[in-house]
Amino acid sequence: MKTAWWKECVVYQIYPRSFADSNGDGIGDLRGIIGKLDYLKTLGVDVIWLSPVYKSPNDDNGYDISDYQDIMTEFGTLADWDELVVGMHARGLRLVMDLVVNHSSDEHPWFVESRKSKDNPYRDYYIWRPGKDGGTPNNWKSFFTGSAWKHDPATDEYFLHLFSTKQPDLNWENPRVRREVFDMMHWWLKRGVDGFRMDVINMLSKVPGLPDAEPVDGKRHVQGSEHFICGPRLTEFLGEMKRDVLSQYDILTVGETPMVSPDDAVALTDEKDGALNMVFQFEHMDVDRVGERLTDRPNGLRDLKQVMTRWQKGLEGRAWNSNYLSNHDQPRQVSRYGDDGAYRVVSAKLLATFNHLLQGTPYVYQGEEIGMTNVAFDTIADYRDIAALNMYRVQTQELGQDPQVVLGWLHAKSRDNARTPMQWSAGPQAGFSTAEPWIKINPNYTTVNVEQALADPDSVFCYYQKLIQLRKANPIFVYGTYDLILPEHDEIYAFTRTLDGERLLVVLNFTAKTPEFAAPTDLVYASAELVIGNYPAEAGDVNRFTLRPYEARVYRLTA
Ligand code: ISL
Ligand code: CA
Repeated sequence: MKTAWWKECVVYQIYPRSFADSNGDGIGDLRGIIGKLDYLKTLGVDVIWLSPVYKSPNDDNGYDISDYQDIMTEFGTLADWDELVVGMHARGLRLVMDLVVNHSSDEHPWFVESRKSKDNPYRDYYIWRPGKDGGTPNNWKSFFTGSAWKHDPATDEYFLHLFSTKQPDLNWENPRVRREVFDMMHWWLKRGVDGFRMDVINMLSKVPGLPDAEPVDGKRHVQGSEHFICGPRLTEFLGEMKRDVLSQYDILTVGETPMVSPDDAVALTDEKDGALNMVFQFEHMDVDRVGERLTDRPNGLRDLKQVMTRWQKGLEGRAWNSNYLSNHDQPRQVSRYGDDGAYRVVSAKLLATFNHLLQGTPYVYQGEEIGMTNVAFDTIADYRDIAALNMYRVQTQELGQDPQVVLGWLHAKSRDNARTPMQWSAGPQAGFSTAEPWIKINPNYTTVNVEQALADPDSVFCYYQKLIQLRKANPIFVYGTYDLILPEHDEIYAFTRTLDGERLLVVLNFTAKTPEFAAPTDLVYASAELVIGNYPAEAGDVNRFTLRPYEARVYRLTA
């Protein structure tokens, strides 16, 4: 297997709006991040991925960009950004920027021109179509509810927006669009960027003719997705991006790719000729999802094992996994897969063990390292996410759903769960700001915060530190081959990692129960050294033991 720095690193994702506010306006900013670089260095991560910091009217918190070569007013200036890069590089940290080029903001000058007239030079930068039978050009739906088309009175045509109405899709069929994007990427790379996380990058190519879609049951797919997920020219467009831009720099590239299979991922990231280093897959995020709700997961753990094992084995030796349990679009992992009550600390450590022991590059989302939890606002007025607000409006006003029921769904699944301010201390505004923040702070900041975590050797934070150090010191953490054991077990997720005759055994109890682990007969071993665990070590038979609630153990086996 080829070695690479981007396989060995740990990536930390910052959602800048919610990370640290330096100037007391209630909004996180670049200087706030600069002030926390030593904290990130203490944690031990190597790469920082910033969610978008470009100029934006913030319809979707920066995922709607109106100037790709400037900084969002609330976040600071290009000079601040330059200082951030210098500060990071001085500490040996690398910077990955979000690249959002499936769509721009409708306030981007390209779109402002494009909508003016049918013969405007920028018309073809976006996807315009006349209506059909007095309605939209086709039946595709937006990810944020409603049609994916919006009528524009100026020219009496519709433009395509897979996301909000303020996020028109760029037309990648147009070579001028590709040229603009590639030039912009060079500009950032020359300024010091070390990589890109590419937003919904597998949606760039739409099937010619934009045909009507099969109606869907609302489970996994958005209506129309078969006509824009990994579309006919995707590998060609990304191949061009690789030739023109990516291959000229030593960078990390990760594509965000909803609705892909391991085979799709290999097509994009094959070690031999793929365009990208890795992709974010979503199958494990869908294990517990039905429409707007999270289910109780009757077979949750077995399904999770099946999905993760398919990805681990499907990419083995051919491509590289990017492993995550959280990001700015997902509920908090400890609330979702762990227990955010009595077992918060121990289950947060269990999930960390899982994410860092899989083969692939681990991604940590801000606050995860102190075990931050979901939040339950009791009124829709406290929610900020456009996806949540649109969904609430449609469900309560158009479909007659009980508002309390919909609020319950948001408590479990809203993207705002991950977007409440970072909890730095038990002080005013959780140490995030001196003003009232743009979104409410999770009330548990008085006990769940960085100050507490740094002072407590048994904290979730200190456990992350240890995991990250182990990964740096032991190539088997990075390159070891993954093999699932006990596939049918309903409570324990166990697997091995093997490299050059060395073997690790990872045993994870995903429940509050106390199941017994019994080593499969082909894996019985003479002795085992505990490398890391989330409870004090216990003496006893290493081939058979009872696990405590949410216990995680990693052993180095000796035959
Ligand atoms: O958030 C989701 C589910 O909760 C997804 O449907 C999400 O919209 C999808 O994964 C794409 O996400 C990315 O692009 C969006 C942006 O809103 C997300 O924040 C971003 O991660 C549009 O740019
Ligand atoms: Ca600020």
